[in-house]
Formats: sequence, C-alpha cells, structure tokens
Amino acid sequence: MNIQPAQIADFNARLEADHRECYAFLKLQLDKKGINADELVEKIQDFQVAIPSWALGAGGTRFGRFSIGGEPGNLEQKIQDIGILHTLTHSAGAISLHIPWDIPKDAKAIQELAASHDIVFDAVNSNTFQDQQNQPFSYKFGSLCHTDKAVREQAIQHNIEVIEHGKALGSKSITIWLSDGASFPGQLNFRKALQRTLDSLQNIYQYLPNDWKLFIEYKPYEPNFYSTVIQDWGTSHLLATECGEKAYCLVDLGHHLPNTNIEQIVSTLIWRNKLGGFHFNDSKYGDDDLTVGSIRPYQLFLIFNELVEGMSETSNVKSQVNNFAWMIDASHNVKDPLEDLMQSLEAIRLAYAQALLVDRNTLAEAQETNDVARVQEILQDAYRTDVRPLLREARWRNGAALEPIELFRKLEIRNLLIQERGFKTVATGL
Ligand code: PSV
Ligand code: MN
Repeated sequence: MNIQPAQIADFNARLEADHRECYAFLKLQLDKKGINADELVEKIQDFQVAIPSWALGAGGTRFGRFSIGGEPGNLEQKIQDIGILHTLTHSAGAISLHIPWDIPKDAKAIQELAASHDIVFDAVNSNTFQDQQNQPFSYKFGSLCHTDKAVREQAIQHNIEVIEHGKALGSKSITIWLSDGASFPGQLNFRKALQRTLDSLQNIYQYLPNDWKLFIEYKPYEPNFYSTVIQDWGTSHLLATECGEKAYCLVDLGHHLPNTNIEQIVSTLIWRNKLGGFHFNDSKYGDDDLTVGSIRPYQLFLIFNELVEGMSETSNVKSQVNNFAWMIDASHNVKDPLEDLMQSLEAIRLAYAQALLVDRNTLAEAQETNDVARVQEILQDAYRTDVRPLLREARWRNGAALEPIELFRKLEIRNLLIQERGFKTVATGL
C-alpha cells in the first residue's frame, strides 16, 4: 500500500490557499520579533523521529488487548507502515528495532526496503526482560545483574548479537533497558547487583564498534515493584561514565516518579555531555505510554527549551540536534496506532518549534537579573504561539500532507490495510 505523490498534491491543493494565508501571517509576526520563519522551517524539516518496530500494532495492558485490524504481521509490513507515516508527515525517517521481536531474516533486503521508503535504522534494542523459547537460562531474577554468572553471560551474548544485527542494517547505537530489580525488600543486595550490572555493561561495551553509542535507559519501577537496579538518571549516568565516552543516558519521559523535573535532568545531562536520546511518550500516573503531548504539553515544551538552550550554548558538536536519538516509545490501546503516532510526531515537532522561538538573549538577561515575571512572559509567549503553520510549511516543502491525519482518513488507509492483511493480524511487541 503506497500513497502516490499525486494523491498528496490533490489533497494539498484544496488546503493551500488557507495555509499560505496562515503562514504569511505568522511569518510577519515573527519578522517583527527578528525571527526568520524560513530558517525555522528548515530546522523542522531536518528533525526526524524514529518509530519503534513494536509500536505499530494495538498495545495491550495486563488486562487485555483490543485489536485494531490490519496490524503489520512482520517486519516488512512494519516498515511499510512507517513508510506511510513518513510519506504523510516527512518526519518519521527512522525505525528502531527490538530484538528478538523483529529479527531481520535478510538484512540486506530489509535495508533496501527501508531505503525505498527513505527510512534509516536508528538504535537497536535488546530484550533481556522476557524469556525466549529454547533459551537455557531464565531472566526471572534478572539478567545483567543476575547472581549466576551463566545467566549474565547469556544476557551479554544476546546484547552482542543485537549489535551484530544492528551492524548489518546500518544502525549506530544500541539501547539497553533492564527490568532487573526486586519485588521485595531484601531480595537483592543493591550494591552487588549494581556492581554486577556495571561489569556486564562494560563487557558489552567492549564489543561496541568505534562509531557506535551505548544508551542506558533508566526506570524507577515496573515490572519490579520494590526496586530497579538502574532506577534513575543518576544511576544511568554513573554506569555510562564508568563504561566510557561512547556510553550515554537515555531519557524515557514515562520513566520518572510523579512530578520529577525532567527538564532539569535534561539540562544536567547535556552539560555533562551524557545525553544520548529520548523515548517520547506522555503519562498521567506512571509509565502510561500515552500519546506525546496529550497530558503535559507544557512540560514537553520546557524539555525542548532546555534542549535548544543546551544545543545553542555548547559549541560541542556532540550536542547538536542530529546527534541525539529521538524516538517515540508509546503504546496505543484505544486509538489507531498510525493516527496516534502522527499525533505524537506533531506534538514533538510543535514543542521543538516553540522552543526555537524563545528569545535566548532576553531570557538570559531576565535570568541574570532575577526578573522572574519576565522569564515567565518570555517562555509562555513562545509556548502560546501557534506554530502549526511552520510545521505545515515544512511538510509542504517536503511533499508531505498539509493535514496528515485528515488525508490518512480520506484515503481510508486503515481499511485498505485490513483488506490487505486481514482483521486478526497481531504485531509483535508487548
Ligand atoms: C520499558 O518500559 C521501555 O520503555 C523500554 O524502552 C523497552 O525497550 C520498551 O519500553 C518496550 O517495551
Ligand atoms: Mn523506553
């Protein structure tokens, strides 16, 4: 199922006059503030977000799962789905694979298929939080932290295999998230578990190619409910620092206890040059994996504000936009996954665009003089600007749809996928 450029052009033609009017108005308003709208559009055009191979089907909870129909049944179909997203939005130019959920059988063919959709391979993700069939040892009591050396070695070996898969596809990074931890007090010796985890990570690090990065994801709880070995950014930072300069922290927005100041974490990590990337999602209570920007869009803006500030403040090339891994890590229980992902893509780019509007010099001046009310005016002025015309213009220039979800519905893409793949297909993932 491929969307033709003519279908997009026909659709856009109907909306073009309206868009031109809105863009011209915003451009004028920004001009008055000394901001060049066209330059912002170029930055937005460059900003690509990876789609995880496990987020294209309906997500489930431990209570059940409701199929959406036409879900991709294999990796090829998942790439096709990301192709649809990328054609409509021109912002999803990368895929992140979870191994062994999505092992490419023929890496070259998969790479060619992805390239035909203008999609590259982002970080590969290892999985030592589930047992696989025919696996000699169980991860029930941990993987890289396990008390038994044989289990740790099996988990290390798995990560090395994941790196090999990534090498064959052109990935340049691996993300490790461990569910290792304890459900009850006393179950683990914290210090020994952390030491064993560090030893295992250092072991994996030795196999990392020179131009690769290792991302260490943290999470305070779940599936273990008493403690997690890599519970927070501080632990992730400690491990990344001990591993070496190719190791970085990965911030998943859902992996914080309620009310944590994530933007402050981001700022500190950029300062230490240890921010590797993001898993974007939103949440009300825990790791809810909801659509990005659906619950706390202002927080997302504040995070991007720190990112843009960090990137403009540091001359370090490692802190530039394309050096971070941007990925959506969300789950779709009640919405069409493709529509949901388009909403997330829009929210991320909106927050980025708003953050680009912040008048950095005036903000710095207000901060230096402790003008707190002024600081708030500056931030909220940027946040309250309707930057959607900039995003539409970026899509227009890339030949994507002015209103992607509207076109997705108009072309009845979900129905076509159901006709092609059937109603009862189930995508691999959680
Ligand atoms: C864990 O909650 C996580 O955020 C990790 O990134 C996993 O790899 C991903 O979700 C998929 O389960
Ligand atoms: Mn994640």
